[in-house]
Amino acid sequence: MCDNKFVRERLYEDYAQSFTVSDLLFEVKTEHQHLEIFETPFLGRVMLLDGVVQTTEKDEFIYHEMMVHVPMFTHPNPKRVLIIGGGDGGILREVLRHEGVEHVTQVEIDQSVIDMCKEYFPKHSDGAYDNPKATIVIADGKDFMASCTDKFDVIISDSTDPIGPGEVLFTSDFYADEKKCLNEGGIMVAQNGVPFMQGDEVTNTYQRLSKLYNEASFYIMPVPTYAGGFMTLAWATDDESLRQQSVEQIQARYDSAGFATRYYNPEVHVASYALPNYIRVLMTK
Ligand code: AG3
Repeated sequence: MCDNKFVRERLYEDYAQSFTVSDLLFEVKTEHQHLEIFETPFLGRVMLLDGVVQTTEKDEFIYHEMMVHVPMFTHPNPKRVLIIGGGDGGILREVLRHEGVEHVTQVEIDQSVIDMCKEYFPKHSDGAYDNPKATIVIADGKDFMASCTDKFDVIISDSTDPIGPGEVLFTSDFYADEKKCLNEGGIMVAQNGVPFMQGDEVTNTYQRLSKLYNEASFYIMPVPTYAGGFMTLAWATDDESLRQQSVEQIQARYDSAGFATRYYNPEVHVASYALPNYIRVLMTK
């Protein structure tokens, strides 16, 4: 929604964030969703899908680093990675910084999101789509998962909110199909909303994942343009010892990876497992 030079995000009925824009760079109604890309003075370029902020140049690093490096430095040796969604390429970029990764499959429903983000957000993918380790599949994540016979060490679901095309990626059926494609000791993480605003998502996901995995939980990060405080990332694995690793163990892997990060570090990693009580109480069976 664009009035004067303000764009207002309309995700919630009673609360909204808005920001000034200098230009509407691109807009299209794709087969799946309404895609808009704005130039803004404060946030850099901003992409909205169906009126909801998906990514901004200014704060994407927090989300992409935390979505990727928490599972990737927790797993002792992740070689095969699956990304569901993530068309802007930020997740793929961060995954490929891990040199031990042999192969990444990314399943995105909307080719236009990939094409437009390559053009308008080149630093998000930063060449990752040309990396020979990456295979991009244009398909509905749900259909892909239901027929997938491959196995992965880490699965990252970088979806929209559970409204519209993203909804199926939060269902018990989808989670069960996903589990079948995880190697032993594998980890799945997923974007799970802002619990101060979208508390039901924590309860629903917790109930669905705890039926499938020995450990279903969350970790948190604050992303300024996902307004409302912490965002929760769903976390599920059968290996409960993974989350018990010390900062030193994680630090050793981070040091040997040898790349720099702007939000993520091993202390933040371990601290992100600590859940405030208003989130804990949402985790009911
Ligand atoms: N996908 C997650 C956007 C969620 C926005 N929801 C919200 N503000 N509650 C982002 C895609 C980034 N690669």
